[in-house]
Amino acid sequence: MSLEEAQAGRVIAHIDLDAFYAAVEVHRAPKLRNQPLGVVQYNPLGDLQSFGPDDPHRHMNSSNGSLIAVSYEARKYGVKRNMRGNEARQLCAQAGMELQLVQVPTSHGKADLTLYRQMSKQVMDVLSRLSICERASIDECYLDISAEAARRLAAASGHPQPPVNADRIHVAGQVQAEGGASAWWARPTEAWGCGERLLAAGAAAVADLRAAVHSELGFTTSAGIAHNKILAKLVSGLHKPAQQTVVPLAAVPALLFPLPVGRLRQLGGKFGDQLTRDLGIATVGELASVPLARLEAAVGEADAQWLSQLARGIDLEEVKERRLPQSISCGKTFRGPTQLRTLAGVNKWLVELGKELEERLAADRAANERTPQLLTLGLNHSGAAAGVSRSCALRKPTAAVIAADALALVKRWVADRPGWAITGMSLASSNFTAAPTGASTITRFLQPRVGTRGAPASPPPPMQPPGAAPGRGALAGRLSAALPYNEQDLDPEALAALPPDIQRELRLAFMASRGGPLRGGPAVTAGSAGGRLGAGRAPAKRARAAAPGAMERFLTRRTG
Ligand code: TTP
Repeated sequence: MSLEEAQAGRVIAHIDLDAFYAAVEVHRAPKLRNQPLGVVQYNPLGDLQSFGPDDPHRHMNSSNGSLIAVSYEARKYGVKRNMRGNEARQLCAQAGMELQLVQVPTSHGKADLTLYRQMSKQVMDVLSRLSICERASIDECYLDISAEAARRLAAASGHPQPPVNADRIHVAGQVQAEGGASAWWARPTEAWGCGERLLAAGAAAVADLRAAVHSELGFTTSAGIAHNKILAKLVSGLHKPAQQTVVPLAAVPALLFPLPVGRLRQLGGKFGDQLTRDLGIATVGELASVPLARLEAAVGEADAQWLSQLARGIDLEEVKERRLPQSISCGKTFRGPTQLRTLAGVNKWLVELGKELEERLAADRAANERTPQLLTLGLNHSGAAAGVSRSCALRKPTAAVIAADALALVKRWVADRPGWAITGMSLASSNFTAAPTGASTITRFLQPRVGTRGAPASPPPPMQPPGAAPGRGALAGRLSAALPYNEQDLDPEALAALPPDIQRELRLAFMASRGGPLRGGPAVTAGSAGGRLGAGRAPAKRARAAAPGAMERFLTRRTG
C-alpha cells in the first residue's frame, strides 16, 4: 500500500471561525448582525479608552484605532484588517453604509480577550461532539472525524449521504459548471476513488457540526476536509465565509503543486525561505520533483523524507485531543514614544502582564486543574525584525514572582546591549502539569524551595537542585554551575547528565517556547490587540520535532 493510500483511511477537518472577534461582538449585541462591523484594537496612544466588556461605550461612532477583525459585510466595501476605524467608516459611507465600530475590552492597561476566549471554548465544545478535537488557536481547530465517517458510511451501506447545505460545499478539482459538489456526491458507484466515500461521509459529519455551531451559538465557520491536517488547513480558507471544501486524493497535485513552498503549514517561516533559496525552487511541485538524495544533502535524512512526503500532500501527523491552550500568555506592544528604555518602565509593564497572567492562571487552574511549569519572556526590540525569547522555571503563578523573574531575564538580556529599546513584551506560561501533584520534576529537581505566598519576589535563582534530592549531589554541583536558565546557554553535557524524564521536559519546554525549528522567540505581533500570543494563537510548529537530529539541532543552534 502506498503512503497516499495509507492516509486515505483518515478524515481530518480543519475548522476556522469566520471574522471571529467581530462575530463575538455580534453574538453579544444582536442588533449588529448583518451590519458592516469592525473591531478596534486598544491603543493607549490614540483616542481609545479603557472599557470593561459590558461597557456600552465600547460601541463607538468614530475611532482612529486600527481594526483587528472585520465582518464580511464590511469587507464588501473594501474594509480590511489594520485599516484605521475612521478610514474604514469613510469607505463604507461612500457606499451609503455605516460601519459599526466596537473596541476590544481592556484591563491592566491593555486589551482583555477574555470574552473571545470564553466564546471560543463554547464553540470548541460543540465541535468536539463527534470526534477528537485539537484546538489550534482561539478560532481554529482540527478534528479527526475518521471513526464518525466510517460509522455513517456503514449505516448508509457504503453510499455516502449528501451533506446539509450542499450548495455551500466545494470539492477541490470539481468544477462548479460540471455540477460542483452535488455532482460529485451523485456519481455512480464505480466512479468513487480511493478513500473518497469515507471523505464524503466525513464531510457530511463536519457540515452537521458546523450547522450545530450556527444554530446553537450563531457563529459561522469555514472548513477544510481532507485525509490529513496539512491539506485540511490549506483549503479551509479557500471558500469563506460559511463554506467548506473537500480534497479528494486525485485533486492533490493540481491543488498543491502550483503553490509557493511557503504556503505549506510548516514552511511559512525562515526554514521555508532558506529551503527555497538553498534548492533554487519556488513551488511545491518543484519541491516534489527534487531527488531525495539532493534533499538529504540539503537538510539531512529525516527532514528530507518528511519534506518529500509533504510536497506530495502526505502528512501522517495525528490530531491530538486538546481543547485547552498549550500556553497562556499575554503581551503588549510599545510603539514610537512608548518604547521601553528603562528597567523601571519594563518592571511596570511586567507587573501588569504578571497580574493578567496570575488572574488567568488562577481561573485556568480552577477550571482545568493544571498549573504551568515554564515561564517564557518574549521581547521585540528596535532594530530587529525577529523577536527573542528567554525562559525560566515558573516558580509560582503570582504576579510578583512572575514579574520579578521576568525582570531578571530582561536584566540579563539588556546587560550587553547599550541603548536598548523594547518595542514589544510578552509573558507566556506553558508546560502544564496536573495541579494536585504540585511542582513538576524540573521544578522539584532544579529549584530551591519557594517562599510563602506574598513573600517578596526574588530573582530567578540559578538552577540549583534542592539539597534534599537524594543521590543527585554530584550532579547537583555540576548543574548549578552549568545549567543557567536560557536555552542558548544550556550545556549539552549537563543536559545529557540529567535523568531522562527531566531531559524530556526541558527539551519539550524549550521547543514549545521557541515555537518552531529555528530559534527566535514568540514575537509580539505588531498591530494586534494583545497580539496573537494573547489570543492563544500558538505559532506553527513542525511535526518533525521528534525526528532524529532534532536534539542535535536543539543543542547546537544559537538564538539570533
Ligand atoms: P483570523 O482567523 O486570522 O481572522 P478572522 O477570524 O477575523 O477572519 P477570517 O474569517 O478571515 O478568518 O483571526 C482570528 C481573530 O484573531 C480575529 O477575529 C481577531 C484576532 N486577531 C488579532 O487580534 N490580531 C491579528 O493580527 C489577527 C490576524 C487576528
